[in-house]
Amino acid sequence: MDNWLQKRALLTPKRMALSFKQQSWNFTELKQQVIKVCNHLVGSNIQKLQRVAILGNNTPQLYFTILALQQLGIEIVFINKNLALPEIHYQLQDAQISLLIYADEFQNKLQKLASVTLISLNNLMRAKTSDAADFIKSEFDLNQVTSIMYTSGTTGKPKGVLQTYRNHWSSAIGANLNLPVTAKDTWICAVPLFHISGFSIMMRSLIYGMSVRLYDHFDEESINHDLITGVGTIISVVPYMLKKLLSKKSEPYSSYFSYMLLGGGEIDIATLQACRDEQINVIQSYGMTETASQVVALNPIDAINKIGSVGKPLFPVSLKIADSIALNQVGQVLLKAANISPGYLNETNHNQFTSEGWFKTGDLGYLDSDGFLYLKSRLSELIISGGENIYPREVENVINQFPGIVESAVIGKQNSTWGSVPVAFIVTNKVINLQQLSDYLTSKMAKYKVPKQFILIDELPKTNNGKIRRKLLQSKI
Ligand code: S0N
Ligand code: AMP
Ligand code: MG
Ligand code: MG
Repeated sequence: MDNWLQKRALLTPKRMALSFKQQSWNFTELKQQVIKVCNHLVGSNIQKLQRVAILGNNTPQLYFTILALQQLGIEIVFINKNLALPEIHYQLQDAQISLLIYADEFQNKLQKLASVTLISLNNLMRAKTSDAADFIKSEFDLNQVTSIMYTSGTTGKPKGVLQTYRNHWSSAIGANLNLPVTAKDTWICAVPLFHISGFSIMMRSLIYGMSVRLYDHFDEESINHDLITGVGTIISVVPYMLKKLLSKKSEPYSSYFSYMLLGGGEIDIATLQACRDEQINVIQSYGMTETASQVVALNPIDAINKIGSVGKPLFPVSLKIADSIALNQVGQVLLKAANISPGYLNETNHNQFTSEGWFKTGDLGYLDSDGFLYLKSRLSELIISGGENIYPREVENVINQFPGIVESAVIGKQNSTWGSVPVAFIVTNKVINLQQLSDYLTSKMAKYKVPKQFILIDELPKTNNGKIRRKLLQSKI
């Protein structure tokens, strides 16, 4: 397929591509900015690398740099900006990264990172340039990997999800067959570009010719203002963001407002009802990093009679419930679609991808008689806080290294702001300073993963074969 950015700039050169605060760029200008970065990348010989990692807030410079790496056919490894240094180190090693491009404000955090070359965005743009024209891909090979995002598994070890051009293409087309985006639409991107929720907006922008309004942090007042004045017409949100926007909304959204794409975690019915009362069009959706964003969506026409459902599979997506012989029977959600990742980095034995080509999501749900999907729970103990995933095993492994800890169990506690937050049950063999434990964990992991509460317990309740009885612990909080 033709290079998406080049093709877009050819087709709609004057159309607005990106805006940030008071600045904006049309597709011609966007291409120029991206080529400029390409010239610096080539000037630094970076075009030779297969893979480069990137870390930063959602700024235009980060946006240009991501696209520049893509122009040169370099795989982009996205690093979550909230991670602690040891976690970043692990992902860089796992992805065999030799170069990390970072936004300057992360300088302090990265200071102690040896083993890879670091270049800040500002320094990159000061580095010498060389004409990148010969290195820019005229075509995108749909089978090629363009992005890699880490997600943790049940083992507690993060895995790099490979995302190909085909994955992004298929995802964008499926979404647009369901809810077509017009040339008048502007998609607000306040979700991080390092998650598929954000990066998929960039890819849709190139494919649809749609404008993106970028936010470098979640600012509910400004975003509401954009939705009220019609500056933005679509926005991707996680439940935390939806609730914040709703609580601060002072005026009706403009008649140009189209919808909020809601995903990334469970939402409570009361919030959906409040949106309905306020006439805010919310599209409930279900998707994962492994599926290059939404695969199931609930359209406005069904929003009320099917409240609580995440909707029906998009046109290019096949969905079934494993081993289910009857409707309404809960089982694992299985998917087949061109937007599903070919697998995890460094894993030849993809045990999440079955031989029949159905991807095992790890999510449990059922289909009703009209084909609507209802999610019930998960096979894993995943905790989702404000749209960020926390795998108990990952946190427990670190807690257990602290002197005096015999064992621990981390479970999710309902929280009205974040959806769910981690709390830890700990068994100790000496007196422990909980503040020191918390500080230790903060040095080892993203802050949102650090348990909000520690509960001392004599021993962890276990089944006969040694599994922690998490349901029983759940009843104790
Ligand atoms: C919600 C966000 C923006 C954080 O909010 P905020 O207010 O900006 O926080 P900060 O100022 O950064 O920090 C303030 C304090 O809060 C703590 N904190 C920050 N984040 C969290 C968190 N998640 N949980 C708990 N605490 C948190 C900070 O540590 C700080 O603490 P103190 O004051 O003590 O220092 C941020 O969390 C965020 O951006 N969340 C969203 C992430 C996201 O996009 N997740 C989705 C991932 N899944 C997917 O991408 C697949 C689904 C999908 O594709 C999709 C999803 C949604 C919408 C559309 C789609 C789609 O299909 O396209
Ligand atoms: P991630 O690993 O960040 O891609 O998160 C994907 C996981 O988030 C899915 O496997 C689900 O468990 C969960 N998820 C995504 N969308 C929803 C939703 N609408 N309702 C409940 N859980 C969701
Ligand atoms: Mg995941
Ligand atoms: Mg903030």
